[in-house]
Amino acid sequence: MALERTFSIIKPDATRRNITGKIISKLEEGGLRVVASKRIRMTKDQAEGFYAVHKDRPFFGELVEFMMSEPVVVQVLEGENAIAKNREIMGATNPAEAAPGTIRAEFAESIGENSVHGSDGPDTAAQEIEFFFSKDEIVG
Ligand code: DAT
Ligand code: MG
Repeated sequence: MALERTFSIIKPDATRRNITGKIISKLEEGGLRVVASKRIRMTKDQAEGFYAVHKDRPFFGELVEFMMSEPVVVQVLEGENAIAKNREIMGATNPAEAAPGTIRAEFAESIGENSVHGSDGPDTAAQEIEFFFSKDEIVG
């Protein structure tokens, strides 16, 4: 399979605990390469826009507030089968269900504050990368 790109966020619970390096190490050890990265404070518009697919879910307000609560690190990851590989390294949404050794099993605090985001398919990966990065910010 050709090289693929996916979009990743290191979430506020992780920047707050100063464990961005530990998370990036897991991604790199799993064969992914960071080809774009920036630390930002998400605006309300960005958080609501990014998670618009969840706007009717009961946790939406909490999710948006959480994503704005501390800085995040947005990243583009590249590698063979990067979308599925990133999801595998992240582990299940609920850390109680995440496989041992995954980022969420080791670091996530709860289902809501679960340390990382990763795109769930090729279409969302492309949309999410474009939402946060211009082409010249991605250096493969
Ligand atoms: P994922 O982040 O694994 O792709 P998702 O797309 O279903 O999971 O949900 C997006 C985020 O919304 C998730 O990372 C944390 C939050 N979330 C999901 N389900 C939740 C729940 N039942 N209670 C609180 N927050 C939840
Ligand atoms: Mg998702």
